[in-house]
Amino acid sequence: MAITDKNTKHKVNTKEAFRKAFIKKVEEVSGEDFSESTTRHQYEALAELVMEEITAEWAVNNSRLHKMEEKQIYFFSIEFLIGRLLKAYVNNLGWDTMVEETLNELGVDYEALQSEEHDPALGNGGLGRLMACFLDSTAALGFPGHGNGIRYKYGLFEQKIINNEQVEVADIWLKNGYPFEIVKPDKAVVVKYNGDVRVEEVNGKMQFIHENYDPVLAVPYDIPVKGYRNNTVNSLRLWSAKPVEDFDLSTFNQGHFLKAMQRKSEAESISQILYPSDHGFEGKLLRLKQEYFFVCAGLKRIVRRYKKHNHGSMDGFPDKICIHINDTHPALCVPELMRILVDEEGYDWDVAWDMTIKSISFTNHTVLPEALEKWPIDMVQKLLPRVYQIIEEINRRFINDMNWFYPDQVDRNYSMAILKDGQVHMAHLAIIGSHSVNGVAELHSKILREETFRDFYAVFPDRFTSVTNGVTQRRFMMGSNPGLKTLLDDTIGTDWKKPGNMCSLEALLPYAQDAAFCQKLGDIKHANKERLAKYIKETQGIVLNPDSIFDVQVKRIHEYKRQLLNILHVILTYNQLRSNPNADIVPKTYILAGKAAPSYVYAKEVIRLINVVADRVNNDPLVKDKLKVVFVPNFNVSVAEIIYPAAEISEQISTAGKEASGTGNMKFMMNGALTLGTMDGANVEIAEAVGMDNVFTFGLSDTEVYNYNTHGGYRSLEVYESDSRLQEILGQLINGFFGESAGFQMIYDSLLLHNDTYFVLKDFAPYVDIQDIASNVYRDQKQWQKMSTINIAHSGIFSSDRSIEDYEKRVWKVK
Ligand code: GLG
Repeated sequence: MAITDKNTKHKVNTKEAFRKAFIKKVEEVSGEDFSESTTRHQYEALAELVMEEITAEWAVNNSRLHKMEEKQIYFFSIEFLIGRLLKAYVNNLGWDTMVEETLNELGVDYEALQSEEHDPALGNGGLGRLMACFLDSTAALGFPGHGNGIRYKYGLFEQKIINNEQVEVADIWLKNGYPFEIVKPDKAVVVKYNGDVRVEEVNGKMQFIHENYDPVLAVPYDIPVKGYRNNTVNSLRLWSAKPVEDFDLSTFNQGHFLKAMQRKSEAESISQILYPSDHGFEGKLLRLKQEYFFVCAGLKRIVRRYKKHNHGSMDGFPDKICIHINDTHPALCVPELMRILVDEEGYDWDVAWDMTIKSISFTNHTVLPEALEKWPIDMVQKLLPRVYQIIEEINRRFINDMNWFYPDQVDRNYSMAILKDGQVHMAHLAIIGSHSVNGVAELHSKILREETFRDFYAVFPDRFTSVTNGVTQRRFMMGSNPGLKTLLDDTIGTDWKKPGNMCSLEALLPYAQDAAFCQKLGDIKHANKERLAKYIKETQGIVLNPDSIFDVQVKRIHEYKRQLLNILHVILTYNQLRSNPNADIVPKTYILAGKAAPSYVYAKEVIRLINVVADRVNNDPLVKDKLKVVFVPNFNVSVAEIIYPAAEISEQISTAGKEASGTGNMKFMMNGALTLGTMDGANVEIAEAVGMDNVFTFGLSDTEVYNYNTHGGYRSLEVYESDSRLQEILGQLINGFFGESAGFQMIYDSLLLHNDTYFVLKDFAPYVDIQDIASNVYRDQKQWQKMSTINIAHSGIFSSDRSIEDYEKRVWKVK
């Protein structure tokens, strides 16, 4: 549907109309003649035009939503890493050609214009980005699905590299305003913290009255989620915390100015910062406040809207509403929904419990023990007194039931408790309170069933399922790799671009043998490599050789992801080149990027090592064009969009069993990079899809890792002693080889003194071998492009459209 420009009555869906509307809008926002306008003005104008178009459709969608005809999905997540939206909106509206051509004719640089948009970093990594991909796919498939989260004032920090080290700088993403949100103060709700619960008997029924609480106002900001060329517009609702009254007047009047100010800043602090840790559990009161904040506010609005259209009744709620909780951060949805149903709506406990379980589903994203949230009981009890009572009751009933059904398993029953060892176990709460629990790749789901949540699986086998992650091809391939998109269109037609239809890329398979096609594919890759090389030259001053292999590892920096293994191999290559500068090696460029949590000292040491090695290697005339190492600072969605299309090798080298799924692996694959990785997470499914001949796999299996971890038997020192290459490299880490001040004792110790928890040394030799194999295959460009084609052809199942369809069938059953 195209709307009309209110003043000119011209539709904005023809080039001419767009041109007029754009010029007019630029003049409105700048107050100057078009010829005087800046890129900023042009960006603001285009953003406004896009929003005008989308909001008209949004209104229609929202009124449909209000009628509650269809089942609605709500994703509750503490992170939504949405990336820049302008171009995605333009593409989803089907405006791309019109906008590109018109701007070109007007002499406006579309790319520069897009760069004016501050990339909102409201997430850390895969978990938050997955939500953004899911929103895109849900809308593309025409499902009513919405996000519910927090509008952080400060997103993830901006990463700078100074003296080879990560330095964190605050990211003020809102400083120039944000054109794609609409604030709805009339829909604000109150969230209550602290206080006491008074029990009163009214008409023979117990009433729980929460009083003396500290109220905080939750104000919603809605961002439209526009479906790909359809008329669905869903919503991402992000909540911002405000004091209930902007100024606590009574306190202020009594002269307690500081106290009044303090209340205000305490309230606002709740949505002030995104915790910059993607796996480490942050045991902070503020974090718990954040979790309850978006859970309470989100549920309140959903319930209000539901009741409004169901004559004030909550009956039937689970048939119309799916509350999907993304990891354990929103697990308080379970007791909060119970509180609403029991305390506010007067349902009996059992009925309410049944409704709650039916409404809620839970996805787990990691098996790392440090990420499984546990809150001190007294903290929860004090901050959320009524919610805590409900958790206690859920726990009491659960343990009673277990002891009744499994009287001889008292130990196991207790181990599954929500409340134990003085803590609230959020994963247990989430599993007990949901009808569906899933992992994010087959292997991960298996580990959940057999290890992490084994006891729960024994009790609730039907609850457990698996949905492999996916990514949106509309952003990460069609949008960021236009050359490839056009080649695919020209080769197999355009049907593959229809939402949910990406598997039809398999039609590409015969072209794997087609020399002309492979040549074109190679040319497109080369152009993308040049584009990345240009970006790196401009931002870092490093010159890359676009004829070398681009070997890329971009993701959060974590020990288990083993960027260390990568860089140790780089040092090996460097040592080899130093002793034989004329060695016949295929020139290679190693590109790494990613942020480390500010408090994760070890990960920051790895960043320093990468940069120190890069410095040394890139400035050594001996290695010439054969080896380059680049650490690209401040990895975020926008940078990612330039990197994936340029990659040839996708490094996915986590310790097997540790990476739940990974989603970068999928983004690389659909851009034709070949996976070099362990059999971990979704790498396993990538290997299955393309066949073992079309990936480079190496290293310990998850079972081997598990066995070492449970039965012992690994000694890193033995590996070290039997491999002279490792002796040299690890020696260089501490003997001043990289400069007097550049010692890496901590890394050295972790590998040798602390027995190398992540099996870096154990997997070193197989990793070196597979790297050599990959380089040799690269010498045969025909073979390489053939493998690349096969990877693209099989990447359809890694579209988030497929994930959403799986969730639909296995979990939500919307239809
Ligand atoms: C997690 C996992 C990733 C996973 C992502 C999305 O570590 O393996 O791909 O969620 O499910 N915290 C994460 O990034």
